[in-house]
Amino acid sequence: MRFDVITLFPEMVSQAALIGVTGKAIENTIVSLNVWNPRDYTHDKHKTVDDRPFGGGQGMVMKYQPLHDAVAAAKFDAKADCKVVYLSPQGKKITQALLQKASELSQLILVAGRYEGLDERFIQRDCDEEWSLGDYVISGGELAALIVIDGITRLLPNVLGNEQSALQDSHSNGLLDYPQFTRPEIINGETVPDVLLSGNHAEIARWRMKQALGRTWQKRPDLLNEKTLSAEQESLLAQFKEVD
Ligand code: 9D3
Repeated sequence: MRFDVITLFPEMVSQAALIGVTGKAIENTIVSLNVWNPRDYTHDKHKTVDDRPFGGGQGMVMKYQPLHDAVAAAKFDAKADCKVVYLSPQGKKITQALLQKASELSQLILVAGRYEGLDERFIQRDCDEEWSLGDYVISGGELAALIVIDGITRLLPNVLGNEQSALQDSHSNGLLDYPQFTRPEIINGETVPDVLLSGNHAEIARWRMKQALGRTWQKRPDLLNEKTLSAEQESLLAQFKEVD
């Protein structure tokens, strides 16, 4: 899969993407990442990418032409059919389902904004979708682009060592993760649940499902409303509510 990011801070995106799972995927050519700086598509002496908002008010707005030409360059370079997504506080909230669907694309162009936003005509004419991280404010789209790239990359075939890992993720099954423990067996008198030391794999799987259901019920009951539980899951959740 090919990612292209339109950004005034290209090294912020390209450098961060070299770390961890995304870095490995780039190394193994499962993913390619190209960055495009609108500043490189300006024609004036001062390389102007922003200007004052018509109507007045706080801050600056990113100009249409440098953004348009940067996206055009990314599209021309790839020559593939692709989707252009503007990362913005006005966008549709990113979910695991949205990332899953996007992971089937062969190219995704991500537009990271700065300042107060982009000229509305660029959003209308040049972008296909608008995505948001959620209802809080950050100062630009670069971290959002990295989140999207990371979230999609780990869904691609042959990226995670354990092929099952992405499937086992919390949020792909609609539940929170079960608790995890590693050595030592006792920390300040706190032990590890006996069942995890039992070697009984069926019993361990049942305990983990019960914990995942119970924690989701305690911490994120909204997630359970979206989900239909099997008879076994209903029974495990009932046990959790009784005891834990
Ligand atoms: C909503 C705040 N705006 C009102 C004056 C100003 C403003 C602040 C920060 C406009 C744009 C930004 C930059 N934000 C992003 O680029 C961004 C973002 C976000 O702030 N919240 C959630 N998701 C995203 S994705 C990109």
